[in-house]
Amino acid sequence: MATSLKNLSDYTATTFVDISEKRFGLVVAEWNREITDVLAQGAYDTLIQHGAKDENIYRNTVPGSFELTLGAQFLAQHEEIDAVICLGVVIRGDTKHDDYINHAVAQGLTNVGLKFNKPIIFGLVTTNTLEQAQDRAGGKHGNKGVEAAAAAIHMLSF
Ligand code: DLZ
Repeated sequence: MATSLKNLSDYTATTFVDISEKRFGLVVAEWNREITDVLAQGAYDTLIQHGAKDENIYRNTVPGSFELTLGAQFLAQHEEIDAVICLGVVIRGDTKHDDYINHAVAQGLTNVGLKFNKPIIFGLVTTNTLEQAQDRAGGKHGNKGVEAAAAAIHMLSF
């Protein structure tokens, strides 16, 4: 059965680390900003609810999702950053741009995570329509920003 990361209480088997001294980077794409802002708010709220301090959450924007990789690297290279959460929305259009962006971001963020040995979270909403993206940013399918923050906390608990 498919499950989704709704919040940390779903993970009863995992003991989560104290994140009160952890530092998080948020990298947020400005394309589809009305949606990425909701994702970012969901991620921020989740980190705060689970003990992170406001002053330990660093938020940067990048022009579009394609730039999430380099934005993640800019933050990840700082030793004091423990995890980076990358948020963007790519909506399928008439061309294949979405395929190129999505694959590049997935591969790029994987590389950054392995290079710096820290969680780099793929919070990219990839949909066919704007409505499907809205459904995943505070709509009927939850908020992928919340899930991305939960994934970061989970990974820090290794
Ligand atoms: C160019 C472009 C297109 C067509 N669509 C999106 C999108 O749906 N979501 C998104 O985050 N960014 C998009 N971009 C912008 C690219 O990610 C990138 O910012 C530009 O190609 C400049 O490198």
